[in-house]
Parts: sequence; structure tokens; C-alpha cells
Amino acid sequence: MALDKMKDLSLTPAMIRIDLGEVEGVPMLTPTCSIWDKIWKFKARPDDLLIATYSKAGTTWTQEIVDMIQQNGDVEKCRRDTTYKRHPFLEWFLPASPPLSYSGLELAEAMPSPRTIKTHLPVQLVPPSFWEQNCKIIYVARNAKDNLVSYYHFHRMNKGLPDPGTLEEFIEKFMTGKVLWGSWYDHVKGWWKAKDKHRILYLFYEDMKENPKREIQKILKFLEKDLSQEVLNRIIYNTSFEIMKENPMANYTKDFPGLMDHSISPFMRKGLVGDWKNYFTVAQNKKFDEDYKKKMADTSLVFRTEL
Ligand code: PPS
Repeated sequence: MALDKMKDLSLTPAMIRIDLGEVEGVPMLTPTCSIWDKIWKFKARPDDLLIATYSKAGTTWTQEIVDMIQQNGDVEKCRRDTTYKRHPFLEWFLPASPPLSYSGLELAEAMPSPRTIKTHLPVQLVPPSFWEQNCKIIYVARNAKDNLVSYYHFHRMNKGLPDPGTLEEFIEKFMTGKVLWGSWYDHVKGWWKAKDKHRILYLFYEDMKENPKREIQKILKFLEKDLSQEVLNRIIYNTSFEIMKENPMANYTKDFPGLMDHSISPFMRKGLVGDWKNYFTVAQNKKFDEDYKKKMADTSLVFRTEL
């Protein structure tokens, strides 16, 4: 991008393809690393709801469902702001001038209760106050291959993230956990273990695609909410991929101008289970499966890679 264009959008070269640092061995963007002490000391409140995911596992979808439930199916209320302002993204920190600047931490601190907060942190890096306050947490997991393909395209379109390289290179980085927010394998396994000890609803993207009604009902129960069939149907409709893709308050077209280039790959890309088959070669798939077996041998967690 030309420098004068960057100036217009308050973009600086330092914001493009930001480097990864590390927090406790987990790769994080350097601005996040720079405020890690503050993130770790974040004061959760007992009525906070945390939506935790590995990036590209269906976070935005779940956020929209949760917001629609909390707003009793009022579509207009859910359009009060964009997703990442309605729900503070805890560790996301963009030290810039408006409209690009963002501090999930400050947004959360200023927000009245009850708050719904988003995070991609692996379980061991969740600020201790969430456990101390016994907060409810919804975790959503997506099968590794679709998660990887979605993450790859997201790195291509979001210039704030490291350059993904070729898909072949990105697969290698994903398998070795050398990507933002670290190892997918450790993430899904770590949260899976944690659900036995804490108030965690563990959901799967594939289940949500297969039967959104059933999965939304699980969320309703977890949030101790009761809504009419009519409202439930409205939520199912308005949180479908097709409707969310056209919703500027959910599709990120209003956010991060200049950083996210939806013409390279839209944030709401395909929303499918099994799209990985269009990208993995036979050799890549074989290698990935062999490695996957080893990394997932110590868990009861099972994923579906097609429906
Ligand atoms: S982020 O940036 O980490 O918060 O991304 P996240 O929201 O977790 O994941 C984005 C992927 O979720 C898909 N998506 C949906 N799928 C089905 N239904 C609905 N309503 C929906 N909303 C978002 C989105 O398209 C991304 O997946 P891919 O495979 O890239 O299309």
C-alpha cells in the first residue's frame, strides 16, 4: 500500500504484518505482549460471560447468537455496534489513531455489566480472575483442517497479521504451533480438560452447522434463558451464514479499514464444513493426518472433518 494511503487511514508501516512475540511460550502479536501484565491482571466480574475459541473456529457466529439471546431476539439492538465493540476482545491491542486504535482491555473495563468478552487465549493464559469469579465460558472448537484453511485466508486478507506464506508453509507453521495464539492441538485439548472443572459449555462448529437449533438451545440452557419458538427461529435465521455475511455489524467490513482487505478474501468467506478438501493435496493430507494422530493420541476429543 502507498505511504500516503496509509497516512489517510492512520496506518503506519509498524501496523502492517506485525511480528509475533511470545507469552509463556505462546506466540502473540507484539502489542499484546507489551501489555501482557495488564491483561493477566484483568478483573473479571462474576456475571461476565467469556466466549473463548481458537481463532477462526466460529467466534463471530457464536457472539452473534449470544447477543441475539441476550437482546431477546431484537435485531435492531444487535446492530447497535460492530461485533468487536459489542464484545470486548480481551487481548486485542492496536496502538494507533482512530478509527484503527483498539484496546479490548480498556473497552471491557469501561463497559457496564453484564459483559460478554471474547478471547482466543489458550486456557492456561486466561486471566485468573475468570476462574476466581467462576464466570460462565462458552468454548467453540472447529476441526483442525477447516480451522487451518480459514486461518490461512484470514492471514492473507488481514494485513495486521504475519504473512502466512504459501499454504504449504502455513500448514507447517500450524502443525508446529508457530502461529498466532499457538498450537491448535494444545488449545482444543486444554479447554477440553478444563471443562470438567469449570463452568464451560464446549461446542463444536460442525454441530452448529449440522443443527443450529439444537446448539442454540444448548446455549440458551447454559445462559438460563427461555425464549419463545418465534424468537428462537428469528435467532436461527439472523445468525445464518447468509444473513451474517450481509450484516455490516457482523461481517467486519466496517472494522479495521485498510487492514482487512475483503477483496482478497472476505471475513465471511464460505462458512462450510469440509472446505479443506479444496485446498489440501493428497500428500499434505497424509502428512497432516499422521501428525494429527500423534498429537491427539492423549485426548478423548473427537472432531468431524465432514458432515
Ligand atoms: S475470528 O477472526 O477468529 O474471530 O474468526 P471466527 O469468527 O472465529 O471465524 C470465522 C469463520 O467462521 C465463519 N462464520 C460462519 N460460519 C457459519 N455460519 C455463520 N453464521 C458464520 N459466521 C462466521 C466464517 O465464514 C469463517 O470461516 P470460513 O471457513 O473462513 O468461511
